[in-house]
Amino acid sequence: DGPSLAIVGVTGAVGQEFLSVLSDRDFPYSSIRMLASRRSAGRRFTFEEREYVIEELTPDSFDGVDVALFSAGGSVSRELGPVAAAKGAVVVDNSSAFRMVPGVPLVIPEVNPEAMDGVRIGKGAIVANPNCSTIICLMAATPLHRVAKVTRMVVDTYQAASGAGAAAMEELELQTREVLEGKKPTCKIFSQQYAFNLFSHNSALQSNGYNEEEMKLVNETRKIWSDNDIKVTPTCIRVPVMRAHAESIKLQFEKPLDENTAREILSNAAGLVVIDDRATNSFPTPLKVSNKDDIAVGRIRRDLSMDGDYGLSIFVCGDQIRKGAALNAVQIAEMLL
Ligand code: 11C
Repeated sequence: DGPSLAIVGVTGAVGQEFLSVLSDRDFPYSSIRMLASRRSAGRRFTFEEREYVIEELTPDSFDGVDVALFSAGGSVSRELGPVAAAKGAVVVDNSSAFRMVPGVPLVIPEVNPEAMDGVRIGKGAIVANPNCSTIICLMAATPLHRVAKVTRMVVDTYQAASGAGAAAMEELELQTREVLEGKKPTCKIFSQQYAFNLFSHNSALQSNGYNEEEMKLVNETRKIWSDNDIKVTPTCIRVPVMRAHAESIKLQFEKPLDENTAREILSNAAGLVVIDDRATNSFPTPLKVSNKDDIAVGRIRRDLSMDGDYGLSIFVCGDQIRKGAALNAVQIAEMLL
């Protein structure tokens, strides 16, 4: 027995992953409402040996729901997140709709569990799941931040198709076939060829020359670390990889931290695995972390552009759909149990 759940956007890539993660982690629940748009309503499927019918998402969908996991885009969250919370559900929202709203916890359980203080089942609330790039970055940076205090961070991302949804993953596969067959690639999700290419992240550019994805890394880090002075400068790139993001991160510290100590700290951190074997050139890759829970970190080395031990360079990979989205949300829900 456990809380009654609702999955909003159950047919999407993250929605499906919510179910896998709930099952893998034996999350206790008394019932699950499988919710999606009218287009998918009525479809039947089996989950954990029970048959479910997908229901059309409406404001009435949340009666009696304790915890609602949302991943159906920002506009659905904006419209129905507050409705669900008003009916007493704890909404764990995977969209960017509420992340920066003051008072809405923005949570990575390994990083800032204290943000969940006061959130409990039976008392409606909205909790925001950070952007995948932020989760993957801060999973690796926070254990070092706790010891040596990061003052500046340069983050360069290599982001997978999954971040743009299941249709983008299909587009990558289709384009790869088309290019290999000498055909013109079909461009629907992205405006340019994706297979055998890479390009600046597809989110909207702001007047400062940074795109929305980049500004999420800046603003969400400040909120999660409760530090408005932390300096973050990102460059976000979409690469033709299916479902795991990679990030090259340069950290500048207030206190010295040498690479061996950093490697030890990262080896002992929850949710991280160190892959850092220089002898065999073995480091994190998107494929090594795909369908895995842990974030991988490697290439742990002194930043040569800085004096002494005040800077480190690391390379991080994490499954975008899992820890970058569904797993983190389910871990937030577990904190309510
Ligand atoms: C990407 N991070 O990889 C994006 C997708 O704010 O939740 C998720 C956007 C968000 O393209």
